[in-house]
Amino acid sequence: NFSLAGRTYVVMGVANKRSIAWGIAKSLHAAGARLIFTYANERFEQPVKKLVDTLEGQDALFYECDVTDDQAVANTFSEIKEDVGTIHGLAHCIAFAQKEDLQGEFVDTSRDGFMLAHNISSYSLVVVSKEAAPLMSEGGSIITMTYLGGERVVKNYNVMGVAKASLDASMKYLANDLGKRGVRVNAISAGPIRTLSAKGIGEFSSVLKKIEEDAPLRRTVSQEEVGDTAYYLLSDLSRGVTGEMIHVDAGYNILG
Ligand code: 0WD
Repeated sequence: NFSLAGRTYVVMGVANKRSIAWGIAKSLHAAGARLIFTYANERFEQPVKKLVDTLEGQDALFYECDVTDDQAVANTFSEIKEDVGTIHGLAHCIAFAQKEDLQGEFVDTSRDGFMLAHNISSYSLVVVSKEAAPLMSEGGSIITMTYLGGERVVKNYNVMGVAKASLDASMKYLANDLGKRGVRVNAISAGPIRTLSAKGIGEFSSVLKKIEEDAPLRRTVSQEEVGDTAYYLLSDLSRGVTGEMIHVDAGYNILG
């Protein structure tokens, strides 16, 4: 039975209707899951609540959670534990780098810019997994969002590529640690999608055009397509899969 009825999932990183996290939320909702949303600060509270109002019959919960603050992450999951008890999975869809570090040459990255990108985009998965795993008392599944720029050099992706390489390795170490508790950890490597975060990346439109010309499917991918792979990874359909990265990128990564 691959319905998610009776299951509860935490979705971190919905900024607006273009967010990949929102594509994931829609897929989980369609499968019958109960959803918990976290957002970085109160600025996003009303927009996220308004979006979630469009999910018919969804009895969602909302928490503020700045992932750069250990205490805030611990508080969020202790509140979630009080309010719902058990959770069955979590989608980590959070990243950030300074705009100046997403153009020009990687060699010019400042120490502060490097640490900021790694703090928000990579370490956050570690601390979130540490706090969320104890709530997965019936076993669970954690997913994170990565990009090809962590596996090879992609123009302008720079410090975020290095942070994604760190995120990918963290995903595998976490999978190894949490497996004995019945918690799986996987990553989705999405092709480029026009979102708020993508706006910060230099020459993003030309990246999309290249995918449309060269990817095996000759098109880009949508938030909904990423959402359906997230549903697979967060459900028992993928119960034998952990420490894995799945590319949802119209096949672009296979090209030399
Ligand atoms: O082409 C793309 N858009 C791709 C994105 C291709 C492949 C991967 N990804 C990844 C991103 O690197 C990121 O990890 O997908 C993930 C989601 O990115 P997105 O959907 O492209 O971007 P966006 O809609 O801007 O969401 C990023 C979230 C925002 O969510 P909230 O709910 O906070 O508004 O990351 C959040 C940002 O605010 N964020 C933080 N959340 C908590 N604490 C923090 C923070 N300190 N900083 C940023």
